[in-house]
This record gives sequence, C-alpha cells and structure tokens, in this order.
Amino acid sequence: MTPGVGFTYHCGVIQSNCPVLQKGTTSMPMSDMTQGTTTRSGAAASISAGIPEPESTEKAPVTVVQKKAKSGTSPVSIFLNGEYVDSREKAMVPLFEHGLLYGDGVFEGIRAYNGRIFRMHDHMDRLYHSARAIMLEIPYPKEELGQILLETVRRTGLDEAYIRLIVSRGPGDLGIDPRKCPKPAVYIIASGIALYPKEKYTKGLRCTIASTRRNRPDCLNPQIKTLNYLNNIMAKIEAIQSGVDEAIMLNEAGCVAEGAADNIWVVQGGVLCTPPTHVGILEGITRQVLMEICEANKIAWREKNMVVHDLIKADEIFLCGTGAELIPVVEIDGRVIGTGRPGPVFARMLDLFRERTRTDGVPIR
Ligand code: PXG
Repeated sequence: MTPGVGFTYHCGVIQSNCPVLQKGTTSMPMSDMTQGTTTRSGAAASISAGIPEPESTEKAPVTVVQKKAKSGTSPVSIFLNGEYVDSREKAMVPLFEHGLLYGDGVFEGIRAYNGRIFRMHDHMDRLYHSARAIMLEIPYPKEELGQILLETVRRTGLDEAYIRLIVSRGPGDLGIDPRKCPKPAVYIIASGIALYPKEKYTKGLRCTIASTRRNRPDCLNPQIKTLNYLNNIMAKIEAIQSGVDEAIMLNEAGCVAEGAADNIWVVQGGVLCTPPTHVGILEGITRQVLMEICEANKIAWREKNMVVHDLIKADEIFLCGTGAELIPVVEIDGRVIGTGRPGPVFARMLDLFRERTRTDGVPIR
C-alpha cells in the first residue's frame, strides 16, 4: 500500500457503515421502504426485498427548460439495433444478448440542451475508445452512428433530453466467449431524465465513503465505460443502506477516486482540485468541460491526489456528471463540509456550466 494513503487516513466510520457487515437489516415492510433515503433509520431496507425508491421524479431539475419532459411520462424514442421504435413496451432485446448475460458492452449517457447534443463528439470518441479497449467492433462508422443518434433524439420532439447509447456484444451462446456473438448490437434510448430532486441542488447531498473500492485499472479500467456497473452499484447500495444520498469511492490505495456515477471536485483555498485519471476514474466529459471553464475564466484548478482527510478539510465539494450535472456535497459520513451549505465556487461553476450548455453542441434539427 502506498505510504500515507491507506486506511489510516480514513475517517473511521467506514466499517460501521458497511452494509455487508451489518446484520438485522434484511427485512422491512414495503410501506416503510417508500420513506425514501432521507433518514438513516428509514433507509435500512433490505437489498433483496427491494431498494427504497428514489424521491419523486416530479420535481423539476435545475436546468433551464424549453420542451422538456419528466422521466416515465416523457416521450421516448428508441433505436433498436436497426429500427426505430416509439414505445418502451415494443423495445425488446434477445435473452441471449451478452450485454445482458455478462455486461459485455459499452455505453454513453449523453444530454441534449436547448435543441443541441452537448459534447456529442466527445461522447462518440469515448464510446469508440471504450469499444476498442474491449475489442468490440461498432457496426457503424462514427459519422453514421452520430446521424442515427441525432435522428433518435429528433423523433422525441424534445429539446432537452437524456440519451443512452449502448453497443453490446450482441446475441450469442451461453458462455462468455465473445466469438459466439457474430454481430454487435446498437441500442439508443432518447427520453427525459430523472435527476436528483431539486432541493438536493440547493441544499446539497449527504454522502458516505463507500467501503467498496473503485475497480483497479489492471482489473477493469474505469476509463472504459462498460455495461458492467456493479462496482459502482455496490457503492450506491452502501449509500442507500446508510441513509444518505450518494457514495464517494476510493481506489485500492485509499486515494479519493470519484462518486458512484460522477466525478468529484474539491475546493481547497480557492483552488478547484480533482483526482487525476491515473487514480482509476472515468475521464468524465463534464469534468473536462469544467476544466475548460476554469481555463477560460482564469479560475485556479489542478489535478490532485487526495485522501479522505482532504475531503473533510475542504471548503466545498461537488460532484459532476452528465446525468447529475453539478451537485454540491455538504456532508460526508456525518462530517459537515465547509459551511454545510453549497458554496460560492460551486454556484459560480454551475452558472458558467449552464451558460455553456445553452449554446454548445450539435443541433438536433
Ligand atoms: N464517473 C463515473 C463512474 C460515471 O459513471 C461520470 C464519472 C461522469 O462522466 P460524464 O462523462 O457523464 O461527465 C460517470 C457517468 C446515471 C448514470 O444514471 C450516470 C453516469 C453513467 C451512467 C448512468 O446517473 N455517469
């Protein structure tokens, strides 16, 4: 273990928070499970019996809206491996699909703002790089897949949308051998998105440090955006079981890596710090956009190796990702971060980010 970045830096509550070490939390009436995740006592629902529902998707996200829809009730458009489908019910994938059987595939989560696909080329590049890493040949040239993506979103009629682009190994035999899958499959879903509830953006998230460590790059490199999200989901389950909103993950050496599905930024004395890629994180596109915003606005930033104590000492912390956008963190394992309220650096970065999303991107129509 790297000297100075081991468990000794940990704030000491991980083990007690670890759901897999807890006993007696395996059953809960369904009525209690709908209480949400706002209190520690109310969140001890069993994983096997069902994870408490996220808070209502009826609450609007923070983004400026034009034609926007809520997840579940929103128009949906699907590209199902060659044909366009306009309902969830009609969109079926084969049971022998290796994306389902083994998580063998890659994906992107993309957003459209104001009638434009935000950072579309970055997402396409990352998708093709991920596919190359797992030796999966995407059955379309990048330009053509981009056109299919745009057409799928166009068909929703939405100006603000969430897009899931999936390329899987495709149908094959039982058994992991990818050679048994003759044709990779492409699926695209364009619809609305359920974000964190609105008040989380103004009040901030309560987080836990997950005892589940981020995948080691020499086991499954977090830079590859694969369909295999169980590492992250295990961390998310820990957050749910601890009654908080989100999990922060460390790498195997105890360095701060990222959120369960977001990158992390830590404000230290006015400088924005984020872990470097080699710690073992997804090289997030929102993270990249924030670096560009810092450069353009002469805001001090750096990539920095951090441990849990750096989080506890931080002036501000926030997470960023395509789904969550920018969201503040105000508590970690019971420790108040900064003032306990979203800070001025977060507010400024959110403003600058929103400004970019209004104008940046590939037009849908
Ligand atoms: N780290 C991880 C592990 C992610 O999964 C990010 C960082 C942020 O990357 P982008 O490129 O989006 O800035 C992600 C991506 C969801 C969901 O439903 C979120 C992601 C992926 C899949 C689903 O919230 N985040």
